Amino acid sequence: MTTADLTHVDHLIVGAGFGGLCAAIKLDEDGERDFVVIEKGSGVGGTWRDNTYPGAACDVPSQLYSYSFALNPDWSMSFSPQPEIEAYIKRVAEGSGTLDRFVFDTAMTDATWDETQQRWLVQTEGRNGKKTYAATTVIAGPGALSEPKLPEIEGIEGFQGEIFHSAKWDHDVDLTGKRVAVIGTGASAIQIVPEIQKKAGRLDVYQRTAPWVLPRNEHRYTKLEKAAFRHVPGVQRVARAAVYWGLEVRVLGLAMQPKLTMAHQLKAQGNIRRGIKDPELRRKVTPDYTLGCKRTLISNAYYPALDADNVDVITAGIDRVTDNAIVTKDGTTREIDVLVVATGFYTTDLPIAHHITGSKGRTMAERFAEVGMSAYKGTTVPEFPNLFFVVGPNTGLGHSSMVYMIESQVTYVRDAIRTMRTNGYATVEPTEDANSAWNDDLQDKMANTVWSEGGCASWYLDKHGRNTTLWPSFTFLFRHLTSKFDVDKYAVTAIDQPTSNQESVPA
Ligand code: N01
Repeated sequence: MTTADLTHVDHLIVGAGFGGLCAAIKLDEDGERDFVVIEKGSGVGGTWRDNTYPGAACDVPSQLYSYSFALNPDWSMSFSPQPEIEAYIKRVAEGSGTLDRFVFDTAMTDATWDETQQRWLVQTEGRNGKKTYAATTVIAGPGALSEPKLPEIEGIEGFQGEIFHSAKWDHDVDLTGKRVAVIGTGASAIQIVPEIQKKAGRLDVYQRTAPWVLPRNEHRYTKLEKAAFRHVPGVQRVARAAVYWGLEVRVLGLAMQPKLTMAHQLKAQGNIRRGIKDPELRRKVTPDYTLGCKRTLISNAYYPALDADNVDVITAGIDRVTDNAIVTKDGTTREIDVLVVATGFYTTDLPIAHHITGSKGRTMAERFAEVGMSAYKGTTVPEFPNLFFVVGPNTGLGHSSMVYMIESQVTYVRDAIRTMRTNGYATVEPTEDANSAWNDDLQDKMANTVWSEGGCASWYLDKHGRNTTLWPSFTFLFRHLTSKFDVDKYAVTAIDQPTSNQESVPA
């Protein structure tokens, strides 16, 4: 490849969800205007663009589910429906003046570190064919829940009816009067089930593990409240702060003393009793692990839907799928017309890692296979200079808003770029020591959390039982730790300095 074939940019951002968009807006604010955002979908919004299933809504309160620099006084409800969130992200993007640098319908297919030129060579493929970018930094915001995971069930590929994943809803399929099955009872399924129950002739819900479901504190904002949010200085910030601290205290139960989740568990048991009359069904849907071990869900509609006459909750375990039915391990065959697969996403293997090759010539996935999925401060990875994750390993939350974590990480990335500019660094790369110390400490903290001790299997844990997805502490602590780029934890090279002279900057 000749230099003429390359498009040079300072920064290449992958993904136009909450993370990528935040990075674009903040880099632009810093005068770092030479960037491009590569997005495989046809617009901004990430998971909120893709998940359009009936009932899709946020289970984090609306007041906290927006950027701190773009509050939205117009949320209609205490928990926003998906269309409102997607519209909000679009509005913020349009108002930001950065959309001219977004390339939609285009995927990043490969990113390889070019050691001699100290830059990333990034291949993209999409709307405008294939292209290669040379970028000083890559900011990866691919989303933790963007690659739908299909279950490995014998015969499922031979099913002849309609079949789709919750994140790829087929709106052309009319469910009215149909025999529908939903596999899964996670966050997506419990929002879908009440909507399908209203329409379907029969609905079979295949539950492998019962979730804990708390009541949803629903509230429609009045005109007066919206006017106060919009016009009275500070009102919305106070409402936001109240929500933030209300959620933050949950960390005490989740990450420090699982017994403290008992009060919530009693509330969830009350939710079962209120929603379901049938004692046998109540027993079936009552989890046998500590609340919080899997993501705690919220709904007022899920249990009443399960209790409806046209719904069956099936716990026998799926043996196989035939061309028109699901057969359970007890030998029962249930014929269906439509199969909804609400079985979640690839979370512990970060699909983008297969497409990124670092300074040692191996992919990030190969590194993770050896040392486990891990990053320094959830953001940077040894062997991968000048590459920053937004929503990386161990930055997920079981209790609060990811937008808060995203803003924290973007602050860190901005300061890294500022540090590189100020000091004339060509590369920054976290040292193995810094990375190990960070992750050892993190895993020590995991030991006493409900995610480790709660007695469940969850997608938070990798195949070795290591929690590589969640942040095991208060979010304000993460914000503090990412408020400044700690260059002393990095190996750096100066511009024009031979790469073999990599050295650590003294603290
Ligand atoms: O996926 P999940 P999801 N046979 O992985 C079951 C976010 N989210 O799409 O528990 C049978 O939670 C699996 O069973 P088990 C949120 O972070 C946010 O629902 O593994 N069943 C489980 O019941 C959430 O956590 C919002 O035993 C199988 C289900 O499928 C994340 O997305 C809204 C199976 C998968 O649940 C993912 O939620 C919606 C098999 N082979 C989602 N394989 C907000 O409001 C899997 N299952 C912010």
